[in-house]
Amino acid sequence: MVLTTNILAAWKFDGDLTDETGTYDATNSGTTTDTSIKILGSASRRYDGTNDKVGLPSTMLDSLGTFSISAWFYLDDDPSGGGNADRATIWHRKKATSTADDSFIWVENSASTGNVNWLRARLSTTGGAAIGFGSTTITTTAWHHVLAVYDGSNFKLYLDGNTTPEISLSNTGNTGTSPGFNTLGAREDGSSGFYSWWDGSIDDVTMWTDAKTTGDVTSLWNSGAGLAYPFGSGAVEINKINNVLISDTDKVYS
Ligand SMILES: [Ca+2]
Ligand SMILES: [Ca+2]
Repeated sequence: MVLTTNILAAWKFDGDLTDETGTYDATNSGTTTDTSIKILGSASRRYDGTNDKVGLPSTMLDSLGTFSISAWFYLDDDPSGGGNADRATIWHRKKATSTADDSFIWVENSASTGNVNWLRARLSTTGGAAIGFGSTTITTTAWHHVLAVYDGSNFKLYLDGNTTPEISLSNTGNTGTSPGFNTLGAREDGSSGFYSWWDGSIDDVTMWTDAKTTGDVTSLWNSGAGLAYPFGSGAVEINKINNVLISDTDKVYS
């Protein structure tokens, strides 16, 4: 697979919440544009850790047998406070109204389970649900990258360019239908409202309808510098010099 194919949506968060494909613009709820803490482009989305979130179109991930999600994330502080406050949500989607049917990617800092800022993920499909922890401590005040890939039999999360999955879960089936919750930066359980807020920034989130590869992990990480949508910047444009278009009349051969 290549990154330029099967793009479902791409949010660059360079000052707004528009989807670069023009289909799935996100909805802001409290987040702000941060032009200083960013990984790609001119800005990221900033979350206050209290009540900020970004709403994604609820049905956009429905009934997919494969998909991939790429996101850059930056935590200001360790999630703390006990219970759901020990979890900082990057992405959350609910397959049905039951709390048992949610899917998520979050950072969990739970003393009770001995975890210190580990990635945790859950995927609920028509075939069932699976959940698991990573084992790498997510440092604060630094940018990290996750690529989550569901290939129809496994949900694998790759952290910071490592081609060995940080988390690997066994799932089958498709993503089913969502009753209305698909969110960046908070979790919704269907009865208690939103919680497990993100505290920091999230930047350049992209979703695909296919399963990306370990080669794509390396490309997106790009030695920590990242690769921005439309992911073609590494390609040589043979009709440009220093990004200035040249015409036939510009040719100089000596
Ligand atoms: Ca950006
Ligand atoms: Ca707020």
